[in-house]
Amino acid sequence: MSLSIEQLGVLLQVPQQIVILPHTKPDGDAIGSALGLYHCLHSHYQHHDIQIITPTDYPDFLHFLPADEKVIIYPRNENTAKNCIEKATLVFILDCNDTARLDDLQPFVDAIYCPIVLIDHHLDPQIVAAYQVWTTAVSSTAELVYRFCHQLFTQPIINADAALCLYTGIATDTGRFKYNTFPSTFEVVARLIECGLHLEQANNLIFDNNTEKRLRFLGFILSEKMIILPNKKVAYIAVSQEDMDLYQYESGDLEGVVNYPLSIAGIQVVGLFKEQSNDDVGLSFRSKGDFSVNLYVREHFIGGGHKNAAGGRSSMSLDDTIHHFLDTIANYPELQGSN
Ligand SMILES: [Mn+2]
Repeated sequence: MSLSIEQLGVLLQVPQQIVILPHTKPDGDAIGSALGLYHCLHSHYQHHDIQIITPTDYPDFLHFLPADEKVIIYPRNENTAKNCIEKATLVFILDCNDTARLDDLQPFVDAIYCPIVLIDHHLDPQIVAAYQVWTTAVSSTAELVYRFCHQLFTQPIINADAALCLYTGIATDTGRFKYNTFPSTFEVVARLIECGLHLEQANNLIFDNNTEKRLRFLGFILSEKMIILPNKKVAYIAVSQEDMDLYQYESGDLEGVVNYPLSIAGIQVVGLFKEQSNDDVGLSFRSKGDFSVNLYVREHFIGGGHKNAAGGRSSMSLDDTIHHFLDTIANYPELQGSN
């Protein structure tokens, strides 16, 4: 089944049971897009039942987003979430290119028959959608949600709440407009400001939200755990469960930490390795310039993402994962030699 934007518009004229699903461990773009779409749909139509369901919880700093309390977090509300997906007549999958990235929700979503709308900017989408808004030449899914609403509604009314959610997606996925930033990105932000976005207040909410504990943990990581390889082009950080226990680690405490070594002049690739409670090691990679961490992670670990930002996991121990990383990264001539 495939739908045109006009047919989708017609579908939305009658009451629907709408479910919005962002990827697991939602980041600022995933949850910002989901809530942004919620506010856009909600302000246009009063007749839909709209539920946002996340496969897992998300970092504390994102809970300021307007209507956050409406989000159904699957592990806390398994039955409600499952029922909503089963009853859905229209499903939006956001910032997610594969139902495998919906974690425990995957079997329910794979079993639905209703139309799926996919809005995403990750490489190689594997989801069969009735309607899709997809390109990698964009800052974020939030930017695509803005474009989608602009297309869908002849009179786009993005309220201040929607604007704040969508801005959160754009600002976090571009590292505050450092990468993945296109002329259209600034155009959309300009429109969001016209729609009532208070830029300074939004930036404070999104970025100035550290706790003392988290900042001291960051200090510890940077002084004790950051390793720079002799060629001064690659850096990595390995965080063990013991390190996290020492600083009473909470979900989100390592958010963005991978970017700090990248701020050292000459460093082109950074890997962050985090021991997980399930014996896996979580991976987060960033690069500057031509080196594709997406291809690197796909080839040597389980995961992927974008050229300059990718994530994944390893089922080896933390030590073995680091050895594997050092062995494989040594095979890239462009990362050898000194600057
Ligand atoms: Mn994204």
